[in-house]
Amino acid sequence: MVVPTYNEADNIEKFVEAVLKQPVRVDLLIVDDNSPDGTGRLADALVLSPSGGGRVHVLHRTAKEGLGRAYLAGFAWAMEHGYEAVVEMDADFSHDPLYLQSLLEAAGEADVVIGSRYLNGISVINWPLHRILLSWAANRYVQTVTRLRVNDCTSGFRLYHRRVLEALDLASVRSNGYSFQVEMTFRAQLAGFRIAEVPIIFTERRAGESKLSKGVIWESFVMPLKLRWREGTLKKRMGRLEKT
Ligand SMILES: Nc1nc2c(ncn2[C@@H]2O[C@H](COP(=O)(O)OP(=O)(O)O)[C@@H](O)[C@H]2O)c(=O)[nH]1
Ligand SMILES: [Mg+2]
Repeated sequence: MVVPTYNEADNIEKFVEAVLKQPVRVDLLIVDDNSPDGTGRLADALVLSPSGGGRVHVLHRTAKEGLGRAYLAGFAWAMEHGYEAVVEMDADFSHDPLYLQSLLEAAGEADVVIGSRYLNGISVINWPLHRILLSWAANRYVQTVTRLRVNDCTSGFRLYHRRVLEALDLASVRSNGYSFQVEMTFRAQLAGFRIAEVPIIFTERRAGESKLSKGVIWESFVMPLKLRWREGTLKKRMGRLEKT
């Protein structure tokens, strides 16, 4: 399991404990971008702690370079170390480790398994309405533009078989943030891999702050929708301009 972290000092220890106690056996790789809050040091301590049982590893990176870069570094590490499948998961308890079981079960019949918030309606807890709408709309937008046959294209809780990571030419993946997940899904679909979704209930992070919710990435999702929404108004305005 590759777990990217940036300022997750309030979550990381409990998170690792929760993963290690699951009935499914996974090894963890924490990919920390030199978090100023000391997450990297806490992760190092987990590697050495007896409860870690040799299953916790840490990759330290020098600076915050975004989610996509952290994942790619983690995937490379996992492949080097011979793992057959890689799970992505956030360190903030938005993804319940209980779902690891269903992710792995679905992996028998699929190449990529996505923990989806949008399979049975919308399964998100403790998000303000605008954030739910934004995420849902971003997904519909992505589906329309890319023709992805996936309900939750931006989910960061997923599993890739090794064969997928080997086939997707990861060196050329440039996107970071949410679009990293979209690009990976898109490439996997283009390459003909079987993509399955299992329902998850996503919960807003327990502690700390989101690093991804603001800025350019959201805007790149929202702007096309805004334009579409304003299409009629824009047309009218242009119509008026034409007349005058
Ligand atoms: N290594 C690394 N991890 C990151 C970076 N940005 C976010 N993360 C981690 O990626 C996961 C998802 O980010 P988060 O801020 O929770 O995004 P949100 O769930 O969309 O609000 C968390 O475990 C973060 O600590 C980054 O630049 N580098
Ligand atoms: Mg989060």
